[in-house]
Amino acid sequence: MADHDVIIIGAGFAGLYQLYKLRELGFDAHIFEAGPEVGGTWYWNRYPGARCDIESIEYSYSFDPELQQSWNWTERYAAQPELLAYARHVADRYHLRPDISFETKVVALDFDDATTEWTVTTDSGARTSATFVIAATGCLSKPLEFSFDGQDDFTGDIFWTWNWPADGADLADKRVAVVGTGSSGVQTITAIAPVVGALTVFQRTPPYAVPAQNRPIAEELAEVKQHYPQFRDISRLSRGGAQCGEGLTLPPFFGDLDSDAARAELGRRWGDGGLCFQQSFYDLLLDAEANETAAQYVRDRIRQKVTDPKLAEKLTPRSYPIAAKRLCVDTGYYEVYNQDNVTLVDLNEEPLRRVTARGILAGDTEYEFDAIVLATGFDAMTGALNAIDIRAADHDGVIRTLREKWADGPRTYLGLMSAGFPNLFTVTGPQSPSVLSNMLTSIEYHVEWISAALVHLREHGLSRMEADPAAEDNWVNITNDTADLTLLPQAASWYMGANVPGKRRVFLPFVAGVGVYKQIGDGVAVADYHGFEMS
Ligand code: NA7
Repeated sequence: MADHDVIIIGAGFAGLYQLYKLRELGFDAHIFEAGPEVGGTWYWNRYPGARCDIESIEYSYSFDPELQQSWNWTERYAAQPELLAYARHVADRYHLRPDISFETKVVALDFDDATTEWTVTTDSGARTSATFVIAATGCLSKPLEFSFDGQDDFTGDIFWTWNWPADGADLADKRVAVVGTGSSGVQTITAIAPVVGALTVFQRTPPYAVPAQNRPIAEELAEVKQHYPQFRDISRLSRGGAQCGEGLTLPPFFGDLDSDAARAELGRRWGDGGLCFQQSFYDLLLDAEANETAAQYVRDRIRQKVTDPKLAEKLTPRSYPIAAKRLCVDTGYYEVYNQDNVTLVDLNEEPLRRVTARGILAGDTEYEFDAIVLATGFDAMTGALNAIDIRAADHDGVIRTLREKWADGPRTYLGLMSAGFPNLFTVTGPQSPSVLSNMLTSIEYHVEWISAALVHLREHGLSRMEADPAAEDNWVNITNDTADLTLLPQAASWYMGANVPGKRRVFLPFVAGVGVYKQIGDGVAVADYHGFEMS
């Protein structure tokens, strides 16, 4: 008899809801969480300016009408403290903490086919058994671990955005470097520019940043609360798990618009703000001309915002399609470069050679700093899973690791299970919509799908579930082929694993959208979990 029915790894938004749901259904479930607190991403990423790029009305749980009525978001895009407060509120409201072991990192999972049990080993060496394991390990939770040459020589402070000091960092009047200009870098730069003495940004690839048009949302929220259930139903069927203000109405096709109408649409989306800019045209990520038109629109805006034309040009992205790397949602990013105390170092002109005792040597110049901020990103989607030594015997009794199986890219069925690793589920794993969607919509769908599958097993007196290898092969082909229809693989993005040296470049999420995915997932479940073996 296993110690628990289910071990859940991670107490972020996915793990918390999974625990709640399974307890409601009468399962004995327990969470192992590496951090000292709930919240996952929103616990660790507490750098200045950290903010969600999905609207808070959408980036919230829908499972409990009372929760969604009682919680009041203050801003259109919630900042990290508010998101963490929400996660804590949820943990307390549903008394989840007694079933969470904090500061407990799962390092190994071993499946025993004879007992149909996973042995879960944590960093203290303790072992716990469970019939099922659900990895709610997050998609952007394993930071890129590397050191620049000489990093240990630096005599100032080094801060990682993903693990900012809990009591903050005093950067007032300091000389500060920021390396990296993805979302984390853009948000940090915007937040610290007004307080630091001097800021130097080291940029390898310029991002496309669109304005958040962030604002208080009391009235908007009150209006949505009057019909929140219907609002959520629409989000669940939408492409991105969020509505971009238009419900299920499809954006216009680029080819149906003349150039004035196309520009007007881009202007409208720019004015509305946020990631929905990429919904300007339905085919923005399918049609190169549509994409280039949108990219050019943003480039023009950058030129308008940055007064020095040479600097504006350095900040202008040209080498990849817009939105093929995740758009940054900014609150005054480009304007920062008009400040006298802000310098941009283009690493294509001045390669970053090493960190020195006093600062950073780029090209032939040694830049001196009191602090260096590293905003260099994550080993996305597969990193956290591959960090765990996950082992199971294959049909011939040979032990295989998930890491080996995924060496050429993840192989899953529906992004939920990987053949050869029974009773192991992933929430928002690779080859599901996940990071291409509102994570909360996708998390809730997966949690509910997995929970329903466990109930189905229990009701049928079964205890083992595994993806069928043929169904998995099909799904891998579908995810790769649909991604190849888009412009997404053309950027060296973390969606592709291209930011991790040595990582196989494979497009990681499922591109066809949340609504399509839900229809497939629902259909599979209704058809007696077609493509899964249950015994
Ligand atoms: P990202 O988006 O992966 O950004 C990382 C940034 O760091 C990006 O500009 C990288 O340049 C840069 N980088 C990475 N390694 C290096 C080295 N070795 N030298 C110089 N510059 C480097 O991570 P974020 O944390 O900002 O955002 C992740 C997601 O979180 C984001 O998309 C939202 O979904 C929230 P590159 O572009 O690779 O040339």
